[in-house]
This record gives sequence, C-alpha cells and structure tokens, in this order.
Amino acid sequence: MSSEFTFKLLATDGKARRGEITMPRGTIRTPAFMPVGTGGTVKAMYMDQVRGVGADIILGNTYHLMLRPGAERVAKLGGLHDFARWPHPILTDSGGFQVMSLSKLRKLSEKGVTFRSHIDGAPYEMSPERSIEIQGLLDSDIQMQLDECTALPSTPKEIQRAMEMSLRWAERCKTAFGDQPGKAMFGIVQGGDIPDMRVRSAQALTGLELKGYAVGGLAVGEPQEVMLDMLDITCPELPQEKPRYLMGVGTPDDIIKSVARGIDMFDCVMPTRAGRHGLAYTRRGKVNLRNARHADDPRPLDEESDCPAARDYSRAYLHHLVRSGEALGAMLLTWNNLSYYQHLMSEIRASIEAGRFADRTTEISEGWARGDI
Ligand code: PRF
Repeated sequence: MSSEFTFKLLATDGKARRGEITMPRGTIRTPAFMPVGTGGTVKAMYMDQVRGVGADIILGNTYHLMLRPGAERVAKLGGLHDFARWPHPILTDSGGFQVMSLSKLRKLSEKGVTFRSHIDGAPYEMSPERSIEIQGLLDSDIQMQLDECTALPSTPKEIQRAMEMSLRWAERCKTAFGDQPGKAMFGIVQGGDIPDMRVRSAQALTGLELKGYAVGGLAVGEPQEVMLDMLDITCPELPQEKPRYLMGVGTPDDIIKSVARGIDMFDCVMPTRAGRHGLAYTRRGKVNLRNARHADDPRPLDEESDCPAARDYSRAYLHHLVRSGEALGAMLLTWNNLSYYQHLMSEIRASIEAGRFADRTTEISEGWARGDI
C-alpha cells in the first residue's frame, strides 16, 4: 500500500471522472460515496456491513467527537480507527458547519468559533488550528479546513466576508497541518450562489496547492438548479489532478448530476437517516415502508440485490418492524439504503470506464421514474 496520498485519474467520460485515491490505510475508488459515521458509528450498522456494501471510506465529525467522548480520549485509546473498529480511511469534517447547525450561543470571529455544547451547554473554543489538532488526535486520514458556510439566501456582502475568512482559515489550517505525506488536508470552496465569489474562492484555494478540494455551502436549501450552476462554474477552476468533494450531497439524482459536472466524492446522511425513518431507496425509486399497502406484500425490496436486507425480507415484515418501532427495521433499511448507494456508485464508476455514463445514468433515472412495481 502507498505510503503517500495520491490521486490518479483512470478514465473520463465528458466531465465525469473515474479515479483512485491511494493512501496508507487503503484505496478509495472514485466517484465515491462516504457513509456518515458522525460520532464514531454509522448508525444502525456494524462496520463489517459498511465495508461489505462496498464503502472504501467513512466520514466522522470533529464537532461530535470533540464533545463526546473527546478527542484526547480517542487519541489515548489508539485513534478513531481502532476505537470504532474501522481500519480503512476516514475523512473528518472540521466542525464549523456542525457548530452553526447544532450548538447554542455560537460566536464567530477571525480567531475561530466559540460555542456551547448541544449536549450539556459546556463552553468550547475552536480555532482553525484546534480543528486540525483535533482531527490529528482522531488520526483522520483526510482532514477538512475550518470554514464558514453561509446560509442561503444571504447578502453578497455577507457571502464575500465568509468566503474571504474561509480562505484565511484555509491558510492557517494548511500551516497547522504541515507536511504529512500519507494524509491530506482539503480546502473548501465557499461563495454562496454568486458565480464571481465561487471563482475567486476556487482560484485562491488552488494557489495554496492543497491535496484536494471540497465544494461547500451548497445543498443548504437552494434549488438543485442553483447548486448545479455553482458546480458548472466552480469545477473548471479546480485542478484536474486533485480530488473534488461535494459536501453533504445528496439524493441519487444530485449525485449523478454532480458527477456529470466533475465531482469525485460525496457524503450525506440521507441513506442512513431515511433508513431509520422507514424509507427505502431502491432501483425502482423510494419506498415508504410505513405505508399500509405493504402490510400483506410478500415481495422483497429488490429480488436481484446482493444485499440480504433487500433480497431476503418481505416488505410485509419490514412494514411490521417499522410500524412497531423495532431496532431491526432501522438496521435492515439502513443496510438496504447504503447498499443501494454503494451499488449506484459502482454503476457510475463502471459506466465512466465504459464511456457510457450519460446513457447508463439515464437508464438508472428511468428506473426510478417507472416507480415501485
Ligand atoms: N462546510 C463544511 N461541512 C459541510 C458543509 C460546508 O459548507 C456542507 C454544506 N452542504 C455540508 N457539510 N465544513
């Protein structure tokens, strides 16, 4: 296995890219979907199952882990990989986005963020340097810069201020991260829904020569068309030879349309959260297992799937589990959903290699449109 972090483009089809990140803990086939393991667990899944559905990398959250159980404690226990029993690559988000969405009494300044824990109200400070220090204590393989994600809609002035501060924070994170050949620190493009801000952010970050780039500040409530326009503008400004990660996205349709614009990596709570709420993703679209129409249905979710949750359990049984609030319902549907997402990514990768990305993804979306038959 490689002792350095490298990214190789293996094939392209239009703007869609098939690549490979190699690093000491493993290889990440791109386009990749990273299951969200916020607090050191992909909710309702054993790590063996997460691996079994085909995930090469999972995501962890600085914010959650610093509050509980604490980064220093995880470090003493041997790092997040040993602690959670996931020996493969882990990407950690930097914390800023979660502070803004979850914590109380937060205050942002050039120095960083101060906030109170959403768990017990205890006060915390996080600077760009501390975020990188925490991600290091967790022993994260791909670390994210601390950034400020502006809510949309925001005024141009506000978007510019946050974008420029995020750039200064990127420089500080780069310095704090230093030289770690087997790991990476990614910058995050901000700039809201203003094309010129996106271009300036992407160009300035590119100048920092980071190992990868994320696009942040999207999928925060704006129409899909706005998100796709921002990707059309941003991706050409980023270096071809570095991986590109669209943070917090998305639906299967968002993923296909973003890969078509040159994105390589994704993370989203959608498949795991939906699974805990009785919703199944299938190649024939979404199925709400709470619905009474499933009560007598002996068919599985997908007889052709290689995931036992999709293939071996009747919809009637899944409906019963979901209606009864049984833990197994959440477990089986999360398993089904992550399997669906990973299968989608594998189809996307194969179609790029075969030069059939547009045709194959059209077939896939036609499958959803035909519906749950
Ligand atoms: N910044 C960070 N994490 C994020 C986002 C961001 O803008 C988003 C936006 N979709 C999700 N997660 N650091």
